[in-house]
Formats: sequence, C-alpha cells, structure tokens
Amino acid sequence: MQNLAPIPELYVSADSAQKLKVEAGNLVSHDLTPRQLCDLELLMNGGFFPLKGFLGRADYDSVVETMRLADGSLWPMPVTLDVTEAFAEKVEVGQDIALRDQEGVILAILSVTDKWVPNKAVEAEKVFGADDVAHPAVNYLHNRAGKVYLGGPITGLTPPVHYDFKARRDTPNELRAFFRKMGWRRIVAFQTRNPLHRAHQELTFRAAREAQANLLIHPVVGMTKPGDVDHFTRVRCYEAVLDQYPASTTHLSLLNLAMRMGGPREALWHAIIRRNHGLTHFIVGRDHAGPGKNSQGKDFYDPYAAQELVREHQAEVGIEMVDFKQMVYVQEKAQYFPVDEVPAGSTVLDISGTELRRRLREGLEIPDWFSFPQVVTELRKTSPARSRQGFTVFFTGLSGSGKSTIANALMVKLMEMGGRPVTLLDGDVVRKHLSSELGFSKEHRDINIKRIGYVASEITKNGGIAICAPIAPYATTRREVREMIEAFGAFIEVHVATPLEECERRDRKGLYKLAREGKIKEFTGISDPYDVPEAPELRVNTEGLDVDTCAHQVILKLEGMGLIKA
Ligand code: PPS
Repeated sequence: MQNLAPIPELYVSADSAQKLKVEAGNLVSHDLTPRQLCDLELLMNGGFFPLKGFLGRADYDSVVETMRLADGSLWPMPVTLDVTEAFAEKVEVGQDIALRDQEGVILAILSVTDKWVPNKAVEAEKVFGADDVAHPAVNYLHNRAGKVYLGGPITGLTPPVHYDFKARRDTPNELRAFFRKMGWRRIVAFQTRNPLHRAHQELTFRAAREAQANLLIHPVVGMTKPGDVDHFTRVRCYEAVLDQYPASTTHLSLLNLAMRMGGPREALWHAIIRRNHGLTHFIVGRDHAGPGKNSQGKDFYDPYAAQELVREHQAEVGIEMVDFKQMVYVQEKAQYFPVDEVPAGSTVLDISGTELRRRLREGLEIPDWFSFPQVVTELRKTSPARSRQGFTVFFTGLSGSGKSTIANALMVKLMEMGGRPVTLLDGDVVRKHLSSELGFSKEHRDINIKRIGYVASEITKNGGIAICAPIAPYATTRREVREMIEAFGAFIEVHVATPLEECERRDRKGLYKLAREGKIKEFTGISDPYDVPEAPELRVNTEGLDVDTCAHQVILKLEGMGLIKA
C-alpha cells in the first residue's frame, strides 16, 4: 500500500519568499533554458525527490558511474545546471545566484557548492550508452548545453507559471491529495509522449485490470523528442478520448518533465518520479523512452532493456512495474493483443509511428481499428497533408557557387505554381536587413545563420515556404537550424557543390582575388573553413548546368517529398 503523506518540497513560505525575492534582485542571475525550467519545477515540487538541488560534483560523478547519488540513493539521470564559460567566470563557489524564467521572474536561489567542467563524452557513454549525436540528449549535451556545470541546493521561491491547461497540471502533492480524497490506494501510471490510440487504450485497460488499480494517464508536456506531436495537440487528443474511460476510475494529469529519451535509465527515472507522485504501479512497454536509431542505423537500446532495469530496481524504488509487450490488432478477433499472445494463424495489423506520420502527411486514410475518429481529426488539424504544410529550402555552398541565382529561380517557379507564400532569405539580403552589424567571425556567422533559421522556422510554422541562401559554413549550426525548422515542417538542405576552383575562376564579386591578397580576412574556402554537408537532401553541381536545370532539380526533389503537387 502506498504512503500518501506529503512529499518534501523545496519551497520556502510565502513570507520568506517575498523577502528573499527582494534580496535576490541583487544577485548574479541566470536565465534558465527551457529544459532547466522543467527540471527546476520538478526539483522544487518534489517530483525529483530526494534531490535537493542541481547535482553537485560528487553526486554527478556517482550518478553517471553508478546510477546512485553519493549517499547511495538510487538516481539514474544527471540533473545538472549547465552554463556558459563566460557566466561561470562570474560565479564563485559559496555564492548564491538567482534563477530566472524567460520573462525574468526569479523562481529560485541556487547556493553554489560546486563548479566544474564535466567530461561530456563520458556522460554520454555512461548515461545514454553511446557518445553519438544522433541521440537527442547527446546532441543536446555537446551542442546545446553550456561547458560548465554549477551544482548546489535550491531555495524555491515560486513555481513557474503555466498559462495552458492549468487545471490538468498537478504537483506530486496535489496528486497525492487527490488520491487520498478519492480513496484510491492502488494507482497505475501510464507515461506517454504520443497521442493515445486504440492500442494504448487497450494496454492501459489491461494494466489497470492486472494491477487491480485505478489509472492515471500521465503524459509528458515539458520537452519530448524533437519532431513529436506538440503538447497542445496531444492534450486535446487526450481530452477527446477521456470519455472512453470510466470517469470514476481514471484521471488525466500533465507532467512538465523534460525527457532525455534515455531508454532504460530514463524508464527507471520515470518510475521514481511516479512514485514521488503517489503512484503504486507504473506501465513500461516496448522501447520505453527510446530515442530511435543511432548514426549506424541501429536502435540505441534493446526494446525490452528498460523493462529489465526497472524490474531489477522496482522494490527499492517502491513502485511495481506493469510490463507489456507491443500491442497489435488481430483482425479476426477485432481486438488488440500483446504480440506474444496473438492466437496462432491470425492476421495481425499494426501501424508504426512512422507509417502514421506518412499517412497524415500524405492525407491518407487512418483506419478506425487504429485510432479514434476524434483523435484523427485533431491530428489532421495540426498536421495537414504535406502539400499544404510550410517548408524550408536551405541552400548552402561557397561564395559564388550559384546559391542566390538558383534560389531566385526556384522562388519564381514556386510563385508561378501558387498556393503558399514564398520568402527568399538570401545571404546578402539578410546581411543588409537582419544582420547588418555582423562580420564574418565564427561567432557572427553563427548568429547570422541562427537568425535566418529562426525567421525560416516561423515562416514554416505558419505554412509558408522559406528559401534561404547563406554560405552557412558550419555543420553544427546547420544542424541546429534543421532542428528548429523540423519542429514545424520539412527542411531540405541543398548543397550547391560548385568546387572552389570554379567559384574562384568565376569570382563574380572580385572577392576571391581580395581574399587571396589577404585584403579580406576569414574568407570561406580560402582562410576560413567550409564543412561540406555529409547528407544533404540534394546536392547540385552547377558546372555545365544552367540555372533553370538546377532549380528544376530542386522542384523534382520537392515533388518527390510530396511537398508540392506535380
Ligand atoms: S555566412 O557565413 O553564412 O554568415 O555568410 P553569408 O551571410 O552567406 O554572407 C556571405 C556573403 O558575404 C560576402 N563576404 C564573405 N563571404 C565569406 N567570407 C567572408 N569573409 C566574406 N566577406 C564578405 C560574400 O559576398 C558572400 O556572398 P555570396 O552570395 O555567398 O557570394
């Protein structure tokens, strides 16, 4: 039987918070990133109990190596406060710093006990199983997170404010109070980052039956895998199917967790978080929190490794796992079964996540046996067929490679077709209107490309076509831009692969000559690097091809991807 007594939170009383907030106005302050904001909320409200703050060095080393805090408590996931080197220089061990949300509101004070430069390759290997940036958390670690970690206890002043789905968000203590009030003694949690389809409904029904428990649908609305259905759409989908569940036995609550997609370790972390929320049982299905394929095209984790790890530790955590094989639809029985219980000789139907996305993208039928009509309607609203979605064509290549010329021709062809607004963000034009103060250092080029990426992502989000044509010489920055845009629509990287010798021979602006004479510094291809794209959606070599043909190759690619109709 579970203990539903309140769990310790890290908040001080309202009076002290008021006083501390005024004092904290004078402290060095750190603006929390979206992921840190999620972590802080769960630290403060007891979701991450027994953590008392962001991990210090001894706890961090121990968590990375052994999945335990330095005092031996089970804790599989590093919860760290990463900052830039420049910020770290302003902070000494022993100092208090104010942690602010993105509007500048002070949410907490961190008393810094540790400041160190972590070995991120080791963290990636030990925690996520591979130092491979195809893993979203490893990519985050190397390409997003700051170089320095700060650790220490937190004094919580006020929770982050949410304007969306307020009534559906519960702290661990709010859920515990709800369970007490309802007299629920055995409750099984279903963790999800996807819309609920019929297979999930069957799985959750079976889990509740097996555990003789009430059901908590506990979806993550903080941060999930890049490319997932956004949480606004998902919550509307959950609400749409809630009446398929018996009202008195099932509850829906949203969890503001920032997932790492860390497979087995993440599953164990989820189990601890659910225990903290007062749950007694926890569903772990196939490939729990799986990040997909690694850079060799293989799955990062064995699909049932998460179940094994949770099974091993469930008694210590104090939550019981309800494990499930993948659920599949058996046509003859018109019913879902775990894949290992399918009656012999029957016809099994299944639609993978990838296939579902394809059907949505191409406006194809989604059968009734797979999902609920209300869910499909919601998904279609936010995922119109690809030929009606926004997208970005991102040309990259050396100066004088022909990017702008092809981009202009493409723009005109797309405008001739009509249907969606087209915006051209050409290198020179951007530098005039958006980035006039920037030069060509690595730092400035990165800022320039990220600005282009931001504008293109907004255009893509709003259903338009953005054509970008900067040099964009650095692969990591291009990848960042890709991620920004793929959250909203397709990103088509086109490498205009005109060789340096040819660009220099053409020297249309006379810049190569000046670069060779040393009169222009940091000139791409001459005195500054260009990372050749490894796997662009399209590579065009302009030598011997006229502009029209090059632009037509892009059009054919867009047609092939279903982005424009033939
Ligand atoms: S970047 O690296 O993506 O930010 O560059 P971009 O904004 O596309 O700007 C490239 C245009 O600026 C001119 N130019 C230079 N290019 C490269 N290196 C140096 N140092 C430099 N200085 C000026 C050049 O004309 C580029 O235009 P394109 O259209 O590419 O020829």
